[in-house]
Amino acid sequence: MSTESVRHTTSSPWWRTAVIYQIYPRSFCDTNGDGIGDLPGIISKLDYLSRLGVDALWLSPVCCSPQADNGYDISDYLDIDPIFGTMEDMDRLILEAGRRGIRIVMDLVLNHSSDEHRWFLEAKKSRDNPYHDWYIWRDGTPDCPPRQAAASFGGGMWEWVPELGQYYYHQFSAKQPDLNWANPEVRHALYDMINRWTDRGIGGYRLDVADHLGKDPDRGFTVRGPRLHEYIREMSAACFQRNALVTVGEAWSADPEQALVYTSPDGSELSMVFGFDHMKLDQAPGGDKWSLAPLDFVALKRSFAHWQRTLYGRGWNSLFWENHDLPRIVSRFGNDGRYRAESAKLLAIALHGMCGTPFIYQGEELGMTDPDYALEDFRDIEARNMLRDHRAQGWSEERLLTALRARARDNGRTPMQWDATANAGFTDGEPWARLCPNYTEVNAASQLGQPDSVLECYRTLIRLRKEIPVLTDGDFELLLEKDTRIFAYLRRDGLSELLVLCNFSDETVTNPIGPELWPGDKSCRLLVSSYPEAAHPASGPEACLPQYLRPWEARMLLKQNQEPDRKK
Ligand code: TEU
Ligand code: CA
Repeated sequence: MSTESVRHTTSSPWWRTAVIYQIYPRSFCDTNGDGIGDLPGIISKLDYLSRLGVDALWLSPVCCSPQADNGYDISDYLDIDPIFGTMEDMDRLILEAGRRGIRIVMDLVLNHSSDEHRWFLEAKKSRDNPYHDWYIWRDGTPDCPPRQAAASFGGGMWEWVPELGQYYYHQFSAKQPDLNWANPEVRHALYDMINRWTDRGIGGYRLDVADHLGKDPDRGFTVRGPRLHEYIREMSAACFQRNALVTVGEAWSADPEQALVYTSPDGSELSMVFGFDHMKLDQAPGGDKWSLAPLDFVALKRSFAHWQRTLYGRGWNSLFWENHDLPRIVSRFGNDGRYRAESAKLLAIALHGMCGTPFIYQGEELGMTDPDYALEDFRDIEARNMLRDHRAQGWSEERLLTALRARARDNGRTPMQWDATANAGFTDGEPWARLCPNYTEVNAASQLGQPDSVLECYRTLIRLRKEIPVLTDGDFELLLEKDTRIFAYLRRDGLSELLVLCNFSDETVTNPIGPELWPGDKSCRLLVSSYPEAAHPASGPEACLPQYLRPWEARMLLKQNQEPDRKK
């Protein structure tokens, strides 16, 4: 391990020891009984979040929007959508969160606006309207669109506007026309907008589909376009290098080498990116997200190791299992039946032991599961279009249901499960989306203060990140690379060593870690595990490195070589 990288992290920005919590406002907490979560609802839960220990809240979009894609279609970047509240609510949220040492991270949807944004309404009035060139237009005839490819939510990418005799380009739905980033006026209008939010007290930004910004549809680039990094550097210089902002770019196309460019320590681009390699390992090769395959567990470990090693001491990782586009991880890679709590805790420990900034998606800290939706319960634009298109391709109802239950974005968007009362305490009204029926058992109220709960495990992991420097600074070594059930790794920073040992299976397995890999002695301490400790068969040094690992057992162990000095 190089001492240089340790030195480089000692003058660390705050977000390197931070844990960020993602809120999907629509599903978090409703205070006015309309069935949709709102900003006052978030404010009412700040004490819960502060107790959990998170440093920042990333809010999915709350700006004005026709909600064609639940707010990822913005019609006014500078105002709050009335379904979520008012600008006063937003100011109060920033203030109240700030009082608790929590920053607010906003979602920036810069690739596209809503087709109801004033800019687009102007743009489609005529070819010589000053806003026309703010979007991407091509001439054509109604039956012959420009170079064609499938849009992300089904259908084509070019939408015909008969009045203009032109097509406009949309990567997502036709209600989300892509902004023309090649036009400097567009870029500067967006930068001004961002700076206004920073002036209001926003602490950071998550950049929606950051890798699409430099697209060049004529040359077939939808991501990683030729001018991508030029734009990001320009935006970073104009907006991000002030107020200790944290920035994270969503980049489905990024591999670790790309991530190094985005997260270069000179600060010229972003703090980190969301890479999704680990989220593509349970789909059939060459298929899309609806083509299901069993998880390639060895590839998952290899992927984590590749990201960890490539970025160590040079860039920075984000760590996440869930977000508002993904199903629940305990249903996906864990066991959401008999071992729900154990596997949810294991997944938490496996992720939070790595190097990077962990993100927790609302409800993940409770071990929330996918719901048992029927076809008519899926309401997301992507799911509805998938149903239409795949039905037309002849998929059976059963196959459709299996695919949607495994992959639809609705799975992660069910209302937050606060308690066992009606509608899980999420709303007094009619919830906008059906709840997951297990809320009577799986909820925050029943886990608060319960030492063995998923919630308290997350709370412990967040606290450890502040207390144990090796979690932030240590390097990463994957152990037992080929093992098909155990995920084990070491983190070392010269002062201490951390071992994370996880049994990703329903079986009890012999612990393959022996003294040659980890000389477990008296200096070894169990920091956290997915089982109540007293119940473990072994005690003493054995308790650190037991002979067997129970189903979904995870253990995080620390060995101190010397008292670390974290005083700065
Ligand atoms: O997501 C981008 C994105 O690529 C995914 O939505 C993807 O299309 C889908 O999950 C895979 O099938 C971002 C936002 O996170 C998402 O909620 C928005 O719908 C999308 O951008 C458009 O703004
Ligand atoms: Ca509401």
